[in-house]
Amino acid sequence: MSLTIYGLSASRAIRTLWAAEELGLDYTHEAVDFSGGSRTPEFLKINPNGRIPAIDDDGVVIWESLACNLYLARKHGGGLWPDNIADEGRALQWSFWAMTEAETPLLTLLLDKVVPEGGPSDAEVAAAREEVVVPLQVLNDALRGKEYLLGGGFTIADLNVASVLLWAMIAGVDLSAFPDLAAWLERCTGRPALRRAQGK
Ligand SMILES: N[C@@H](CCC(=O)N[C@@H](CS)C(=O)NCC(=O)O)C(=O)O
Repeated sequence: MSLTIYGLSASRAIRTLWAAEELGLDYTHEAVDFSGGSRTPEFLKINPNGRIPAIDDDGVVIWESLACNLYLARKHGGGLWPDNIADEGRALQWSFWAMTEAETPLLTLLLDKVVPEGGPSDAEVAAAREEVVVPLQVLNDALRGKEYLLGGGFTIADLNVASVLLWAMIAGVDLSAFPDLAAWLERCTGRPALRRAQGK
């Protein structure tokens, strides 16, 4: 049995490294980078999109960070995978939501913070600030009166959404208008498994 996770931790691969650490998996980490490493002929055989992360689990190759996470959580269960079909549906919903509704404006705000020159324009940043309010409000409302998204303990739904929302923290987005979200994000990102993944 062997699992390889491709992608350095300072990339979207942090999402999958976090999932693997939560699940307590044994894995090999190939720290493929995003400035050339993901476009080598060798890596393109793993992910023809030329992007990290990707995983190879005994020959089962999966790419797309949150799909890798859903696969690993579904396979290894533990507390991360929901214990009923309704919550499985909700975990899929929140994962797709994070990618389609929240990720794009958060990426613009992240790049504005971490790319000193040649990052997004002022107009793009202003648009992203406006655009991000709706998903932040939706998430905050969903978390009102709850510790975690599915109502029980921490699951893959929380991990997937929080791993995208991490960018709001790094970008220094003011979350004071979204107190339930902010408290949940602190809870999720305070987990030791994320610390271990960040050290990879
Ligand atoms: N939707 C994909 C996006 C992956 C992605 O864009 N990864 C970046 C690093 S964070 C990358 O590999 N960029 C290299 C490139 O595009 O050449 C996922 O979530 O896995």
